[in-house]
Amino acid sequence: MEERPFISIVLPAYNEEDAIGMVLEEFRDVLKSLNVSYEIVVVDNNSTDKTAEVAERYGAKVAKEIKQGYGYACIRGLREAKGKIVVLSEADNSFVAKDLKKLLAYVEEDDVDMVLGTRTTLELVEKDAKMGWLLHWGNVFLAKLIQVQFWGRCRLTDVGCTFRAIKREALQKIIHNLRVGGPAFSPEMIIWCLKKGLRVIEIPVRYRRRIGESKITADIRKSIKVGLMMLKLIITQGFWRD
Ligand SMILES: Nc1nc2c(ncn2[C@@H]2O[C@H](COP(=O)(O)OP(=O)(O)OP(=O)(O)O)[C@@H](O)[C@H]2O)c(=O)[nH]1
Ligand SMILES: [Mg+2]
Repeated sequence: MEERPFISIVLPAYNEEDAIGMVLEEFRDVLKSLNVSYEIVVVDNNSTDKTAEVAERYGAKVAKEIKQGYGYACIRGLREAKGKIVVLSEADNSFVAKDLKKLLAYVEEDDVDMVLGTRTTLELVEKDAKMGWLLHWGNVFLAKLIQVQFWGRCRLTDVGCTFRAIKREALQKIIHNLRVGGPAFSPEMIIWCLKKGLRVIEIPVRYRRRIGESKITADIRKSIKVGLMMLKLIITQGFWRD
């Protein structure tokens, strides 16, 4: 039987031809320095540009997800991933690959089952990153709503940070419950981990300006819409409705 890689990096990507090569190179450098076996899975979500081509050229496995949406792309990637530790990140260069080491420090040591990045530590958010007051406080508010629902189980300050690492055994416990196709997938994954009794922590990660066009939170109107979708998800899926 084929041996599992130690780490799978999963990158949902929709028209990210300008950034994806750089992102893959950065991750590969960090993974090589860690001296572990790895795979990088790019989930191409009907891109009309050269995202898939560039990803393949840079040595990534490319999965094509037809159902359009950030959540569908992430779920597909989590299903494709074979690693003992599965890491989700973005294809837009907004996260810093070196931060992988921070995430791994907690999942490798068996401290927790899932480590989430948080983008609300101002000291680590670059000035031109897209984390204005609305996104910052909107995320803090929604994160606290989850924290209140699962009182005593977690301390959260962000619900939309794609950069996260989960252990394979933990992923197997939640993968069949994940079904949100849009951006609310991000809090859905957190909620399911908590519902299943898994240990979840958050750690500050760096956040920088994305390369290329924004797909989810392009303007205030879109950001508010995403926030409301997440609010609905959190209220209807929170533990008291289970
Ligand atoms: N919105 C969206 N993103 C997708 C889709 N499929 C894959 N993605 C990827 O999911 C990641 C998150 O989307 P982003 O556009 O970066 O959204 P965001 O991180 O909220 O906002 P910015 O980074 O500030 O633009 C990126 O890597 C996208 O390429 C899709 O169908 N819709
Ligand atoms: Mg992004």
